[in-house]
Amino acid sequence: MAPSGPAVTWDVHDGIAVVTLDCQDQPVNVISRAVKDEFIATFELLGNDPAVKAVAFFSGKKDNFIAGADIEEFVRLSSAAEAERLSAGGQEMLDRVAKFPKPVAVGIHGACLGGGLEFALACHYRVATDDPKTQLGLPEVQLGILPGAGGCQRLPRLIGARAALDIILAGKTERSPKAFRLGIVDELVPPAILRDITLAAARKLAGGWKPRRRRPGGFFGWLLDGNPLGRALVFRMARKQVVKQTRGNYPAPLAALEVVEYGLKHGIAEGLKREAQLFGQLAVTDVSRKLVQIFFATTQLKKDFGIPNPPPPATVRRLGVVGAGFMGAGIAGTAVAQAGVDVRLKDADLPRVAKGLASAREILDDRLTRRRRLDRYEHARLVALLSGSDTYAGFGGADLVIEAVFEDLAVKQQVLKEVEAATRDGSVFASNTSTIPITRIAEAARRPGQVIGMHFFSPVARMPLLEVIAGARSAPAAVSTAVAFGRRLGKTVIVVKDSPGFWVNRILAPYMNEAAHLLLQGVAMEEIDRLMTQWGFPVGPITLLDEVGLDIAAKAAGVLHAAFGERLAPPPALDALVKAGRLGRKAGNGFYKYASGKKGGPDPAAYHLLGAHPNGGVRPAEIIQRLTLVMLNEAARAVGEGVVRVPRDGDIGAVFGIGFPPFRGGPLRHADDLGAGRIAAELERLAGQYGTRFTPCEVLQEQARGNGRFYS
Ligand code: T1G
Repeated sequence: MAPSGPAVTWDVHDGIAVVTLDCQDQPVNVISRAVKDEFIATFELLGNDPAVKAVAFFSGKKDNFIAGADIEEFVRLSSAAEAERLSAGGQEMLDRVAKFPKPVAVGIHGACLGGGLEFALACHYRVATDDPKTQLGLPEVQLGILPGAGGCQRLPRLIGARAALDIILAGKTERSPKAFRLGIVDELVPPAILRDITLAAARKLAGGWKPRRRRPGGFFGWLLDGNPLGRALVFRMARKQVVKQTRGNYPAPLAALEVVEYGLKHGIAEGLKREAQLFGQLAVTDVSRKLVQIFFATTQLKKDFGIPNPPPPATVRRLGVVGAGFMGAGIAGTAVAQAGVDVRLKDADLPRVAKGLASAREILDDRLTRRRRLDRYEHARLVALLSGSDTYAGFGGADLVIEAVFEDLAVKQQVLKEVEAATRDGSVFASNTSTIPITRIAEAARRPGQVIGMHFFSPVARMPLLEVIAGARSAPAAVSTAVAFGRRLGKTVIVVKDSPGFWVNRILAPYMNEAAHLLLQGVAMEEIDRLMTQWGFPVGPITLLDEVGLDIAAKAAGVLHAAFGERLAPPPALDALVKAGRLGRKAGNGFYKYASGKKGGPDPAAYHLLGAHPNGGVRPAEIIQRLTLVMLNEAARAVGEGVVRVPRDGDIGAVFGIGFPPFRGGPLRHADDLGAGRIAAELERLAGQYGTRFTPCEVLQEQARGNGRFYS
């Protein structure tokens, strides 16, 4: 038996060294410095052992291969030079693997990410399971860094520059069948035979077999990837797209692009040097720190039920959804697609139910065709789980019912009563309301402990956030059940207080109102949108109003105005647009023009109805300041009221719920960066000029007095 470290162990059978990585006491395998040293020592020994003819490498974890370099380790780096050394050290280790005199085959099952994939790329043959858990990718740019252990060199050489850039620049993760099609993986097998096939490959390689790899992409691929002219075009196009998408806010993708190009031009050795250098620079940027904080916050939220001593959640096998509109259908389709639960969709009449089922099914179809996440059989199985009715038949077995009916208290209470009559005592009733207090809805309940809020965002299948709202009488088990089910749907879940607008709409309202104030003051709508997308939002506030629907936005704004008074009053002029039927994209007109589903330019008719005249009257810096500071102020106030339990939840809610720029970390992190003193002073100035809606809240004032912060 060979000597073994705590993470890497090995054993030799018939000339094949079977190496296993299992980071003890850790849920996933990560490559830390210590693991790296063990790798080096192991390969050194195996290299010198004449009994070893080849290596077969596996993970000892049940469902994880390697999650990459240890993120905890690189966030502690304090200088670019230190980070560069870390990257160079990783490269050197993988270089030894790549040049190892005996063949190395890897058997991959579970996530194979970042440094984990870079390791696999350095090996000589890759077998992966066809299990959905097996995902391969280089997510580094999502952490504000780049693949720094040779990934920017080896991946383009293996699969061509275009396909490699596609993965590296977006920080994409692909399931194994796609990775196989791309040529990242040599063989795709069911989990039961992963070990045998990998061992067989190692044996064949030891016998001199050379796997033949066809460059994917055929003639066209060669034209673009295989010659300098085509490649120059690929890089030019990619650069243009990156600049357009990042707007200069995220340095990592451009740096990664440069490294890939440099490596292909100057050879792998020079490429690796450049890769380590730029990795070093990126690792210590504020952008990377912020993105890593978001990663860890999201990971923590996977385990946090939002209440002390959460009771075990009920397992939801059957879901009832009441209301087959866009939201209800979205919830139904997402629940089937993500959680594979049996869904019963109910609405007042069958044509509506049929329409809802068709639109829920579209979510499944999309995963079959466009995203290839499902195969035909799985698709057919899931489609069969969707059913509907104009009665509550089938609700008796529902563990959870989510209502997504018209946003009206009386209607929701009526539905609640009907659902209670049709379901078992243990079943949980969740209201997908964006504005109505759960405690009010629960007043009509026979089992108020079972009533809870689940506020989804539209479109449900794509939006990553879910707000779970505990009403005054919601039982802890109902909270756990809603949170756990939200997670099964793939959502990041925050538990928020039952307060008007909850968290996301609460902080969004003053921002949207301010955008309208600016419009009325003569700022052009495209100017507002351009400035805010430049600042880092995915869309500007005026476009967002059109997307959400002006009627819906007006309704939410009205509720918040009623609850919080003048401070959250929307400009009355907006009503003119709603009255004129200009409800946004869905109506084919709003602030902007829409023609056959496509957004066009600003609509002069909207300005006319508002009585607004674009005149360039407000400076860009002032526009940005007004829009961001009202939001920060409201966020701080809501934190003071306990709407979110901890700042982390507020920041994650803002980033995932409204696309608050991730590289700024969220409104509360951003407030900490600006400093409460500075924010309060600016708000005072704005209040003097534009009114009390800008008056700094107590939380900020107190922080300003005592140098306080949201995060210590
Ligand atoms: N480093 C440190 N900790 C990690 C980690 C990592 N790479 N990946 C996961 N963890 C921790 C996580 O914080 C949590 O900890 C636990 O593992 C379980 O995670 C040189 C520099 C692998 C798909 O970006 O995407 O390689 O809270 O709850 O839902 O180029 O974690 O239990 O203490 O998320 O099953 C690139 C990040 C690194 C992958 C598993 N890699 N991880 O998901 O479990 S940079 C990544 C994930 C790099 C090289 C560069 C997911 C997962 P705790 P979890 P999960």
